[in-house]
Amino acid sequence: MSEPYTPPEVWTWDAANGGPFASVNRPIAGATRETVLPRGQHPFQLYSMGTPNGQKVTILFEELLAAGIAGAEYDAWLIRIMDGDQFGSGFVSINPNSKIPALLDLSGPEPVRVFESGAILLHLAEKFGVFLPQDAQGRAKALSWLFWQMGSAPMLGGGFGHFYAYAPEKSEYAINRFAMEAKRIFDVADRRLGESRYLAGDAYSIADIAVYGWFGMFHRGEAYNGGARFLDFPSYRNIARWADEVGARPAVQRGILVNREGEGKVPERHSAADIDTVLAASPTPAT
Ligand SMILES: N[C@@H](CCC(=O)N[C@@H](CS)C(=O)NCC(=O)O)C(=O)O
Repeated sequence: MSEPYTPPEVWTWDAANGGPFASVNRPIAGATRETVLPRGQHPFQLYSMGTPNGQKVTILFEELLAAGIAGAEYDAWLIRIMDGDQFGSGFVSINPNSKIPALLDLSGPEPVRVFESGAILLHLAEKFGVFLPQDAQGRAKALSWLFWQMGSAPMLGGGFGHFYAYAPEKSEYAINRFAMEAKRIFDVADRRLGESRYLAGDAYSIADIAVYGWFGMFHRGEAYNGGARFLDFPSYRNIARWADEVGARPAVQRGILVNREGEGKVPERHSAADIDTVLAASPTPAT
């Protein structure tokens, strides 16, 4: 157990703070080295990793393609955040915040750079006119739940996940604080999904895609070394009903494989065949 901490008057950067992200995290923005990002043939170039925030975008691309929108073809390049790829100048020129996902949209007359997963989902949904209700009521609901997710995610990941699974010491105070908030967030969604098939109403939307990126990880038991059990995630029955339904969509099963390394995963996607080949080799859908 370390000594109780008394903050100094002015904080200074201790690069070796012991956490698994110590080599990656920095208190300053900007590029650390010159890099040129690769470019493929498709109208959309995605630079990402298959974390919950990254999966949101690959799920949407797969949904667009499944809906027959051929103009949504994409190249998905792997950005290894533990190796610091997000600090290369090429990546920073798309996302000054140095976090995946980042999108280069080459489908129009001028390249369009988009960062923040919620902004990317909205950009694509508006561009193709799908997965976002057109009526004012439905649109307001979808955007409300989308931005609710964007605000909630740091509580689940940077808050709960970090202190429960990654911090060098288990802090009861921090774990209690973020477990409380995570469970409150789950209860908000559980109540909504008790009254509505999808978050924005009767139709599946980018709000469901954004939330599934995170809740899907808990539902599949992949979150933070036992985090789902610790938070009694299966007890949220309406979320479970919804997550079963969303997780059964073929596009979701495809999207969650992309920009991930390891057996049954798809580190880079440049055509449908990259995912087809992996799915054909695995008898049950990989998660
Ligand atoms: N609000 C951002 C958060 C993105 C984010 O936190 N990305 C993480 C991976 S899930 C990342 O790139 N981390 C690298 C780092 O912090 O250096 C979004 O939704 O796009």
